[in-house]
Amino acid sequence: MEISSSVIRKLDRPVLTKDDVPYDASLVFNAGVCRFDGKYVMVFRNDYGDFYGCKFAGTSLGLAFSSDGVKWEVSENTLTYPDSPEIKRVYDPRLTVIEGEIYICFACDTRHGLMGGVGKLHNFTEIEVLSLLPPDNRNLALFPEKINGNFVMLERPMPVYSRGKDCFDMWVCESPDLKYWGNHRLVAGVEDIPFANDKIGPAAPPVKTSEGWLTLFHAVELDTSRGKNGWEDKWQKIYRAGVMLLDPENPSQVRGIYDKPLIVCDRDFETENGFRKDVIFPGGMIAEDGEVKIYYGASDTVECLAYADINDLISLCI
Ligand code: BMA
Repeated sequence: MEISSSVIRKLDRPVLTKDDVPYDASLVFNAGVCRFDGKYVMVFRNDYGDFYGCKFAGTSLGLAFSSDGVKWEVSENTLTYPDSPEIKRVYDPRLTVIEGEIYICFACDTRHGLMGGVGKLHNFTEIEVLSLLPPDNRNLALFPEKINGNFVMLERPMPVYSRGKDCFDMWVCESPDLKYWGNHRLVAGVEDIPFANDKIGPAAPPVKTSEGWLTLFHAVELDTSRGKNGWEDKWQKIYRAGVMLLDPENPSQVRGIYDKPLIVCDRDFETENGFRKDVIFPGGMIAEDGEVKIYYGASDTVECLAYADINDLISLCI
């Protein structure tokens, strides 16, 4: 069986499941996490409803707090965002604290395409939407500080016609005000990742290190020989997490990419009863004392936690 890199130390159980949630919850996964005011804050995706028939009633963004990053208390409230007939659902949050404010990037299905949203979180209750990138684009992750005077964000546009099939890459863009985005540049293409043949995308917001921006990504392999791998009739993709290091001043420049998967599904609790098996989807990475906590959704079903030393991750990249 394929295993994660030896630098990865996984917690021996999920860090959050539907059983921890005090309201209707079916799949609890793909969370964003940050540190704020001495606490850990998590916003997680909750697909709820009749899940055995795979007919989910909806998706909400749940909120949880922790004093140690391991034991989480879920709030009664879910996050709200402006009501609009255009927006069908908001999911896959990533949190970044910039200058004392919590910002949230999210994927947004609209009636006219998939959009990536950037918002500000107010009172752990309400998302003020600051910008929505035009369709199709998602998997946004904000850097925790301005670079050369601008906010910087990783993104994953989804060009449909130009490459003949799914072939989605990782880009970076910048903004003076989190509203107007420009200077879009390619960071890495699918072809740069030996364990991807379908798409790659930004994962958790990057972490600053002495060697540059430590950056997780998800890498997707499509294997059409696979059949049923989870609850659906057919699930033929494998999502793995990879790691790269970006230049501190110009994050479109890659300093190095680890050429093997960093995290793969290799524990029973990640795959058993999984909705879509073999999916690792990191959305949060918190650096403390030379170590990172990596929060990742597993099999689109539960939220998990792994630890790694920052120096080990840097060494894998360069
Ligand atoms: C992607 C997103 C993620 C999900 C993944 C695997 O396209 O929808 O939310 O985890 O697929 O199903």
